[in-house]
Amino acid sequence: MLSAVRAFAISRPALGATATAAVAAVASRLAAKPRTLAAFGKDSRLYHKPARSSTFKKLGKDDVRHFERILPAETILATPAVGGSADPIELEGFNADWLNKYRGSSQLVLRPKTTKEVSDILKYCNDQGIAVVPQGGNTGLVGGSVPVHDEVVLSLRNMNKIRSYDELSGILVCDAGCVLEELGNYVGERDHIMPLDLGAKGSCHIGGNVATNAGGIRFLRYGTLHGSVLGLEVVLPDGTILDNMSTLRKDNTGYDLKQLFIGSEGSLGVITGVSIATPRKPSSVNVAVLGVPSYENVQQAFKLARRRCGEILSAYEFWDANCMGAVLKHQELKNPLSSDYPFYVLIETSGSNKDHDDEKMGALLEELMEQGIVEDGALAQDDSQISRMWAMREGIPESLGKTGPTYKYDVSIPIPVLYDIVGDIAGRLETAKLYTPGEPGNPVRLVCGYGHIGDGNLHLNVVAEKFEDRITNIFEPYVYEWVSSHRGSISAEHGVGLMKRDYLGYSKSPEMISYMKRIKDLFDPKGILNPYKVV
Ligand code: FAD
Ligand code: 2HG
Ligand code: ZN
Repeated sequence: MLSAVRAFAISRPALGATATAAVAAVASRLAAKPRTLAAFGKDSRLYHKPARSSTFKKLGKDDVRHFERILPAETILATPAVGGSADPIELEGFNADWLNKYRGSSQLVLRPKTTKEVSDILKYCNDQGIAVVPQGGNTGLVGGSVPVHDEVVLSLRNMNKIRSYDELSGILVCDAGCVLEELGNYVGERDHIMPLDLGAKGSCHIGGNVATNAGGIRFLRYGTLHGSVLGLEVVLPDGTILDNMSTLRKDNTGYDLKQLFIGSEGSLGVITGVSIATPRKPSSVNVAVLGVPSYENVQQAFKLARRRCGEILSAYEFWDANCMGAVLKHQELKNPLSSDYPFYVLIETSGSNKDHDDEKMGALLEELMEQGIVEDGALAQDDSQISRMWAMREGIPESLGKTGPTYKYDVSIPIPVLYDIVGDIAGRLETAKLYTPGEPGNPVRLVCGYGHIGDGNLHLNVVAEKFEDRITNIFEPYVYEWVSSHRGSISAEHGVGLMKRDYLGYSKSPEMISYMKRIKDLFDPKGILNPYKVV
């Protein structure tokens, strides 16, 4: 019976801060980005930095003078080292990534306002052999968005206009630098939603989302950006503007070139405009958080959720007890369940008939309880409780980041063995005497797993005191070998960037990598665009 699944009572102590506040806290951290290398400790090895390629020109004062002639003054941030007047501290937020792990030493940031300006910048850089890193909201997690050495940062943040919106078809055309959350608000006021959503929405750009082919929490329902994106405007390294801003759902006129740029991580061209299909806002949404005794039961619950609610199931996320501990410690949220469980699941249904959806969700939860698949559950009673449940799931990366420097492995693995690697890695760390679960004072503080289980996507996170070789060596290449042996993918949704460049062979054959390199050479023969990354 439904009463077995506890609903949030109005009189129950609130989860804490409202979700809006929790999301705002994530957004403000994303925006503030305090950057100090000291936090890592002197002997920390952050990552293997490839040597600077001597084929790239070292930026000089003449180059900056040139940019001053073709761009408005307020769009240029140049340090005194290259003849500018910006305090180097102003460039810190562009040189270091969200994880505070990857760090470059760019002396010049350009923030163009128009596609023509992007084209002029790239043409000059290509002619001169100056390396460039395109940057969106700088929330990427694989070291792709920051310079490795002294590449010019080309930030899209000033290109943030909505170009058109067709409320009948739901097709949005906008600049690449629009922030995902702002687009969500805009289409939300018109009864639509963006086809993707992720914890970094307050900072990430739609162009960055497309460039990484981001997945996120709506993937189960709305699928990949390879399907939602209808057109792109892209500037190639030589300045050529490829206008492929189609708003057509169907267009079979030869090769679909835009697909090459979706997930190309800034290595083939700079995306300046996006045309994307936005779905209708569902009028009925239900969200429940469940306490689950084992990973086996997490799978059984997924099976039943698909069987009973398949047509309205819109998300199925899970996280383990260590993630929950970090969230409850670092977010102003309370566990909606009455005790702790080894695993938690968030189920969301979205549809257009409230009575029908309520009945189906209720019946599913009852069945899950009756069969003992889940031990406890809380069904959100209103929008604010829905937001708080989501804030709990979306607050995991932020909470782990507050626990310490975090190693992240974002992998696709067949669901039956998806969580095995978490225990496996914990065991390896214990054997190496780097980790004792629950005991403070070890080099590794926490090993945990969570993710988009409905998509077969695990986020294995390991929180340590600092980034260092002896810990990295436990994971690399071990995690990639493990994933490859299960025919998984070493990057499910975050991309390759710098982090996984040397490990691509674990997920792609030599022939495929060779063709990827040929495509890179075709679009960027001088290799100026996001060098050292992807291939
Ligand atoms: P950036 O980080 O600035 O750039 C990422 C890459 O794209 C870089 O290689 C960069 O060169 C390139 N790039 C950026 N803009 C352009 C452009 N206009 N043209 C060409 N290349 C460009 N990812 C997921 O897939 N799913 C999630 O659920 C998810 N959740 C996250 C939660 C948090 C808290 C954080 C910090 C990150 C999360 N991410 C997630 C990763 C990240 O947010 C996504 O990869 C996002 O799509 C990156 O967008 P961005 O604008 O920040 O791009
Ligand atoms: C998420 O699903 C993101 O929350 C981030 O993809 C995952 O930080 C991570 O490992
Ligand atoms: Zn994710």
